[in-house]
Amino acid sequence: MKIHLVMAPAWDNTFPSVGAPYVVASLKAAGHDVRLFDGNIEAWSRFKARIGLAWSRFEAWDPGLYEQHLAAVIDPYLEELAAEVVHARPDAVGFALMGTNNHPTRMLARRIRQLLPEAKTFGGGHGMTRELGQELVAANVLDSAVIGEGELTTVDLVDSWQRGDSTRVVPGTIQRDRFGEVRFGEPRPAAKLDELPPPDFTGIPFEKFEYSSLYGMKGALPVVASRGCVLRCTFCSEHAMWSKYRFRTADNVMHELREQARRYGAQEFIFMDSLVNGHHKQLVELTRLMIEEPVRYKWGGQARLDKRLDDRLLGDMARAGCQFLIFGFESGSQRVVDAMGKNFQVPDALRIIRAASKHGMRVYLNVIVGFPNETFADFLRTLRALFRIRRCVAGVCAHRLRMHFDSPMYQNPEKFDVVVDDDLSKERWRLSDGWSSRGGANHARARAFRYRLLVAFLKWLGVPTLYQHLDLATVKT
Ligand code: B12
Ligand code: SF4
Repeated sequence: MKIHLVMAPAWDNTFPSVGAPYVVASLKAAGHDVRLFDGNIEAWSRFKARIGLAWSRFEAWDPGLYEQHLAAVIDPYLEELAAEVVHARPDAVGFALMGTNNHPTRMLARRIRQLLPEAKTFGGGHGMTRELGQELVAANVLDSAVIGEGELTTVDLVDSWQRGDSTRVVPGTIQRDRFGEVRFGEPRPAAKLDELPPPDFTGIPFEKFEYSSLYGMKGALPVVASRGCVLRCTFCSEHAMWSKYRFRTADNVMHELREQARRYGAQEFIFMDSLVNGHHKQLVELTRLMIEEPVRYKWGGQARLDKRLDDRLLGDMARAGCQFLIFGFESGSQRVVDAMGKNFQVPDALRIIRAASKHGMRVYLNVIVGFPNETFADFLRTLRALFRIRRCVAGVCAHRLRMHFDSPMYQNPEKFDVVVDDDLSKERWRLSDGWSSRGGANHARARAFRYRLLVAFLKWLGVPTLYQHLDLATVKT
């Protein structure tokens, strides 16, 4: 079948995303003729001067603000994108839903359906929730919604269309059955990661991405060595996307790096994994293989502060080309770290951070203030810890604790002694300030105050604060 995959704005503009290219690769391996349109980066490259920082503000792409500020710029582009897709007359069109692009995608999908009603339409991606899928299939905007991991489900879906079996509800999808009723397919077992073909980035205009200085790698490609996380931190929603942790063999990852170097000339890689050290032995083996490789790839990713990251392993990782690590440090207070479920001891964390920096890797830290059990004394402990490691830290992603729909804390507020007064069920990608501690002392303004203190303190220390512009950006075009 001739299949077009389309990503509407807005999603990240700093480097290509890897989800849709994974689906492209599996569809091609199954013999389909596939093309990927990255309308996200195309729109960014055309309109960056007009939209600027608001690009990365997810609220800006919700229907209300979108219609007010962005529609005049983006709607004509969506029309153009729809015409381009329709011109090629694909048999099926797939839409990548990323949360922040849900509203523009919905408009684009409606328009393509109008212009090419005979084409099958489907959508997937981490923005595709069961509720949204049900709504879009019921409204006949999509024929099918792919829930969760996309590769095997999409291949199965397209094959069933090709066979003319359009009424079977494919596992992992939401579709209409033979009576026109919207149905949820059986859940699909997770894919064996080593069996998936490497993501296919053909046609992605790499030169249009911004490649932020955080990674310091112009032209880097994303790579995924595992899916899911081994921890269940109480504020985090990572497990909702990938309920079970799975990892690839180090050999299989290495094969991908070589393959992407051959295909695209890539020498730099950003690991998209929740953690590069989710499986300790995999990291040790991958590090060894990278050291043995004649080509020295540069790479980096997120890691947990696992005490097995000792001086020797960190030294080996640096020799293997690791340029940066982003650690979920979050707090310098042990009781807050424990309540978060981070599973590390603060002294171990400080040692790992110092050692990684000593070996020449850039160390970035996530820090969260305003956790429900954080007292002012705990907050000061975080500042004290940051002071002690200030020379080892290249930047801090500073956050105040905001709720995420799929986090254990949002789902069980009473367990954490908090009251949540914001309904996120329809906006699962949104981070909400709409919560307070049961006694009322920890509220949005109190957290904003600590957050401002943290940012001022980091400035005084001379440690860059990353992504702070997102808090300051205004939505204007
Ligand atoms: C890396 C990352 C980022 C990077 C993106 C970099 C990049 N260029 O890709 C950055 C830091 C920019 C980022 C930002 C944000 N992120 Co983020 N991010 C991730 C992370 C850790 C990895 C994404 C990834 O590559 N996964 C690996 C690939 C293989 O998975 P995937 O993309 O989901 O693709 C699979 C399926 O979704 C599906 N699929 C994907 N595309 C398509 C297309 C079709 C047609 C089909 C059928 C299927 C399909 O098949 C793929 C293969 O199985 C995920 C969590 C995670 N571990 O997945 C969060 C995650 C995607 N982010 C999330 C959020 C909320 C955000 C923010 C909105 C945070 C915020 N509130 O400010 C911002 C958005 C800012 C913006 N608009 O730019 C949420 C999304 C939740 C939701 N329901 O939408 C996630 C799931 C984390 C979480 N659980 O909270 N993020
Ligand atoms: S915060 Fe990090 S370590 Fe904790 S569950 Fe989420 S991704 Fe995993």
